[in-house]
Amino acid sequence: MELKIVEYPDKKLKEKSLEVKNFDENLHKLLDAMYPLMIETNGIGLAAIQVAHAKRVLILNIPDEEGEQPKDNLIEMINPLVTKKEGDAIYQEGCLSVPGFYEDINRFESVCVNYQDRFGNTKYMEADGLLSIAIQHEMDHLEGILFIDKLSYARRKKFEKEYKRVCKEKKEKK
Ligand code: Y12
Ligand code: CO
Repeated sequence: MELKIVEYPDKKLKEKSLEVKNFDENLHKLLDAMYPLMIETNGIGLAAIQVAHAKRVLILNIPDEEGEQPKDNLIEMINPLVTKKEGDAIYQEGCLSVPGFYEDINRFESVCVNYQDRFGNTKYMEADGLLSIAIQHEMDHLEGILFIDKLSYARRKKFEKEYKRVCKEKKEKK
């Protein structure tokens, strides 16, 4: 399956993703294609809507202390649901769908999540630190929310101006 990252301002990213009901070969093929794309593009998290599939699917591969991302550490979450959230954290976030931009975003410090694995088995996870931030960022994608949607009016205006300038520069280089 060939996949391509959908980039802002593509309207596809605003879509609300649908619950996965079939844990079949199609789902497995999608997950198996998302992983190499995320690694090739230096990502640590990717939601299916970022590759134009409006399914409640996300993957995460948080780097270890050496900065490595072994496949053993890959987390696949299907139909995730936050059951508990605590504390506050600010983290400078980036997104493969908004390349080159990083912004400080307010999140919960820790979250508890119920989800399903690729076979439909029910799972539970308690997360804090970078994993917690990544889960919240990717779960926002399932609702059609980007990290830049969380910026103040003034910050968002500044972002739009800079993003347009960078896109124009990229076009001119082609
Ligand atoms: C903390 C904050 C955000 C997340 C969500 C997952 N985000 C990413 O994986 C973002 C990766 C990313 C990679 C980029 O490519 C390179 O660095 C080569 C990139 O593009 C540029 O900076 C040009 C932007 C974002 C999880 C945890
Ligand atoms: Co993102």
